[in-house]
Amino acid sequence: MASSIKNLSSYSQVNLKGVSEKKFGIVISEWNGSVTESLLDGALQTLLSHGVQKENISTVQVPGSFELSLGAQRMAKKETIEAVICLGCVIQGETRHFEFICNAVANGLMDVSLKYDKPVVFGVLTTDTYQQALDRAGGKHGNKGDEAAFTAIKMLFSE
Ligand code: DLZ
Repeated sequence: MASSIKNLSSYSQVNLKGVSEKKFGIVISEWNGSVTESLLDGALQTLLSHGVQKENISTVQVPGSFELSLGAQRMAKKETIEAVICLGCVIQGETRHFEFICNAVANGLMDVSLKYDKPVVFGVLTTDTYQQALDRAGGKHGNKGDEAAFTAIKMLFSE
């Protein structure tokens, strides 16, 4: 479960020749902003450290995770964007919003990815508590934004 065991960014080495020309879109949800900002920091750091150029990263905000799919679609349909990284954080509450939002965004992002034949990465934390989210946004379980960014890179270089 812990990032140290299953961290996607520690998987096999990938030949990243040409990564500096690749163009990425990031869609970030404003809801639970302190968590999603940390995910964004992780994603940016990972893209840059793997050779992606700052000017090749476009970032847009959406109000909540439910809106990530539309944000991703707007990005994916641009010819210039080659992969989209979606960052959000949905925390279980007293009502059933959690399951509706999580299911909707997971299905929505998959649809966009298949429709545009581009990597659209699900970097959405779906946790029971705020602490669990913090633990996965630069805390004791690593940073899932980092993993989401590396997933996008891997998908671009595994065609
Ligand atoms: C409404 C709502 C609730 C209750 N909880 C979350 C959450 O934990 N994480 C999140 O990203 N967004 C949440 N939202 C907002 C919805 O995603 C969406 O923005 C609104 O329902 C408007 O469509």
